[in-house]
Amino acid sequence: MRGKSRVALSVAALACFSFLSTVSGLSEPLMYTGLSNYTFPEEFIFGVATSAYQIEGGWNLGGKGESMWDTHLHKYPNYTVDGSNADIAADSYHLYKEDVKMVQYLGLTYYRLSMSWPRLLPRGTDNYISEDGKRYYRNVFEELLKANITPVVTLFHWDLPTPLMDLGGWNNPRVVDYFEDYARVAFELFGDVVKIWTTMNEPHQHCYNGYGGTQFAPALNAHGIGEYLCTHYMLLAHAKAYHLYDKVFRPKQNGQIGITLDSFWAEPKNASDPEDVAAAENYLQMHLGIYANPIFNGDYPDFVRQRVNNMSIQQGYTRSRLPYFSQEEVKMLKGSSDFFGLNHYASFLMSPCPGDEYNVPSMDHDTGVCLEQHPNWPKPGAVWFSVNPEGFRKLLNWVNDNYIKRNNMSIIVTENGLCDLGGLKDYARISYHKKYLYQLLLAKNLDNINIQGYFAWTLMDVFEWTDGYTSKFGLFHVDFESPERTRTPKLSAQLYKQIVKTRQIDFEFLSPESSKYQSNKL
Ligand code: GBH
Repeated sequence: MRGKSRVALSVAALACFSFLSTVSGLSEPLMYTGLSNYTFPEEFIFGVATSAYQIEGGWNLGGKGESMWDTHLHKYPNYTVDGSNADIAADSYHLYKEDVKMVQYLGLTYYRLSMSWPRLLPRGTDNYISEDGKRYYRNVFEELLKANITPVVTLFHWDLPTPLMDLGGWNNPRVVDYFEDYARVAFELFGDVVKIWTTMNEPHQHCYNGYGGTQFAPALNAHGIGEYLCTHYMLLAHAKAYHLYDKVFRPKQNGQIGITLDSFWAEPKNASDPEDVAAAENYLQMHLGIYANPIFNGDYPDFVRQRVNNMSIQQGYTRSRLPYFSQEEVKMLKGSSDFFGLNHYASFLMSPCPGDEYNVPSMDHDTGVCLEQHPNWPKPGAVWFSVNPEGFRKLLNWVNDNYIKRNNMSIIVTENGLCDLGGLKDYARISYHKKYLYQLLLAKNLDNINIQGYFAWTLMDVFEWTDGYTSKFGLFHVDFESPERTRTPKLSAQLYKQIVKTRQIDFEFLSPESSKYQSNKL
């Protein structure tokens, strides 16, 4: 009897053990508790990111020209949910020295920021360079270097000079050349101190929301054609700026230049339904592959090319709504980035849908995929924003499989951060960065993905585009009511500082559930 029951017990124990080991993988590290068993190596880059229009203000100071966001928000003051604009924003035009101190406070040695094209070239074109714009960016870069912080500079984070917008913006092929001219001025003036450039920030968000839809300025709503033209010419502009740097400036300036692309993670709504799996893949191809494939592999993805061509024919067009690259352009695009800059925030569930709810024609209708929120993913802020850390690792793998491995490239995460509605005790942000960074560590160590760095979005609360000042992403709070735009570190600033210093994630640190640290009782 005894013997029998002992056997029974050990069988049960074994069953239980193997159940556990398949669930948590036992050979894999424990999830989200204690100290992460992987660390960030010394050479791993930690930084924070901002963008010019979202922080600078000084919209008309020093002879700055208008950007299309200035113009749009002055013309339609109720465009943003709180009726705000970025005329002053966080006033970094005056307060950039404080910004640099905050980056330093976090213990960081990298800061990603963007240059305002119309601050440097008020007319958009290079026949007139603003002295004030020159001085401002020179001051910012020098201040960073004095603090031992490497600037990572984006040329275009959505604030197109209004005179170029009036010509059709990225729907006008000529703007490709004007971007190249702007890039030349920037490299000439600042290439001695700026050694890491990115050309464009998130062309997808810019083209899809601003040209295809109305969620962003210039709100052209030219769906079905506008977002594809914008995509096409932004890609060509990027490639031209890349080769200009590569041929003319790199030999003497010795820097790197890449692009920043973005994507949600596309999770099939039902992982065992092949149609949902295909829908998720189609979504990624249409939103991320459409940029990444030309740049890393040579042309638009097959799915995108075929789908838009077929839909265009069905809809009675003589030509595809998606323009073609010439063979020379394909060659110019392929390999035109020294690294893959990736911005990532949130995940959606994907399933096929006939697209009746979409405009016809449109990129959404062409994709034929519907997006939903998972009921269990936390939503601490804006409607689009859900927390699903595992989606980050899956996206890193998707990018790795399609572009990185085969080209021997590396990924730099150029933005990642949490949206909430405000407050200094931002535990949701603390938990978000711990978990997303942990997923990054797993991608690096278990999936062997070459990830070089991580930039938290964002240094401080900023003008969040259509959300105005209602959505918060900052590690520092900014008091937008005070003329001083007072900056105060949130709890998440302590967390990030700790991770950067220890190069490890301590899930107990600043966790309200843990009593390991005195500071947790704040
Ligand atoms: C990035 O864009 C930007 O680079 C940065 O400037 C921005 O501040 C940051 O992320 C945070 O948003 O479903 O109609 O409400 C992310 C772009 C823009 C993606 C808004 C989701 C929601 C559109 N995000 N969009 S809607």
